[in-house]
Amino acid sequence: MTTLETPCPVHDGDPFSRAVLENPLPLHAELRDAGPVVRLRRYDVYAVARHEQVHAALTDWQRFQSAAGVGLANFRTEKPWRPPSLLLEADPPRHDAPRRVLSKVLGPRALRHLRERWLADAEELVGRVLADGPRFDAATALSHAFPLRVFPDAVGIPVDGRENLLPYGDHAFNAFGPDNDLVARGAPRVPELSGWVSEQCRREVLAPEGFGAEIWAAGDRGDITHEQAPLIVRSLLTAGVDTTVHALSAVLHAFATHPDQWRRLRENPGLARVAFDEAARWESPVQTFFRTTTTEVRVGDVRIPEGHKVLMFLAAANRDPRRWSDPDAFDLSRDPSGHVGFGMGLHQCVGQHVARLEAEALLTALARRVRTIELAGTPERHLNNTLRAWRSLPVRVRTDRAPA
Ligand code: OW7
Repeated sequence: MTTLETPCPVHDGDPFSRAVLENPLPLHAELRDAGPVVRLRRYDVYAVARHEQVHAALTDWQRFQSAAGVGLANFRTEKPWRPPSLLLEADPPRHDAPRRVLSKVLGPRALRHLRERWLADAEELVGRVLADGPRFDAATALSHAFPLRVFPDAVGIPVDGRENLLPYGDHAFNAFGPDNDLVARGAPRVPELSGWVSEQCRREVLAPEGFGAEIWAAGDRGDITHEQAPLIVRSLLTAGVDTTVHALSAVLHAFATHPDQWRRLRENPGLARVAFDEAARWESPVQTFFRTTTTEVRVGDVRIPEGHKVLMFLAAANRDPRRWSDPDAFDLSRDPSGHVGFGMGLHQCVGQHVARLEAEALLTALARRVRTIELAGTPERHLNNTLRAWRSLPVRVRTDRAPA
């Protein structure tokens, strides 16, 4: 008996073109509507954009591997631009010890010590920004400033050179895409930035307490090898800054354009974490990742051969009307759980508790002082092959009296 096989729909769009990066929503709708899986002719890859298929691929690491790279480059045939990540670009069993160590280091228990300090730091930052007047750029003054203030300290890297963190992360996320002009523009600084990042991963450079020291201590215990420790610290420095910066911009942009939702947060600041997850769903700061098939895989009635790249549109899944009612609405009354903005399955964001704590601290501090927040100019996108980001978010706020 033969099984029915349907020819795969083909799309000619380029998800990494300037026009699509400026506004990916129309392409996402076309890809979702084309079928459960689509072939992207330009890159000769398969793509999934519906929630059901993105979720299924993310939770099927046996057939959709990460070790061949989660960008367009296939590590089976192409040399990666840096040694592969022991977490993101690895499969079980090699993935598991680094993952276990990092989930402990970044877990809710470990973060309890940081909570008070981060809440106070957020209050201080918000106070200083508001003291400068009612108009400011929320992207630079808050979304960039807050993670760069708290996260590198928590890792334990020196103060000198922290301006390298965003450019390094920006390039790493561009490098998941094709070798386009965004990658070319980052390339000249790669040796300098990579050298600096490697240096920060050394035990002698890291503070005696912090996420970095904890990773090295796991090496002393034999939970990981000492050779693995610096690469795991590198994951923090690669994945821990740009992601949170752009996720905070997403939630601030959402509130600046949804005054009714800001009123809700003001009435119930306990909604800060739901708001952050809803913004992660609504904006999907990490838009896409690839997997590689380890065997022939059927998606719907389409047969994907072994060894092919499959592009997963996290952002499209997060606004799939087949999964979400009124998907384009930023709405604190919905339950955003099940969104794939942090991924899903065994690679799901190991830093998500850190990100949520940063967001909770910043939103709580803002909600205490800011009555209304609105756009005061046209926000500008920062383009990246993987990240959905704002370069600038001009806002105007009305505040309550400063607390005594
Ligand atoms: C790493 C959200 C993606 C990442 C991204 C980039 C690098 C790494 C992880 O997670 O180095 O492990």
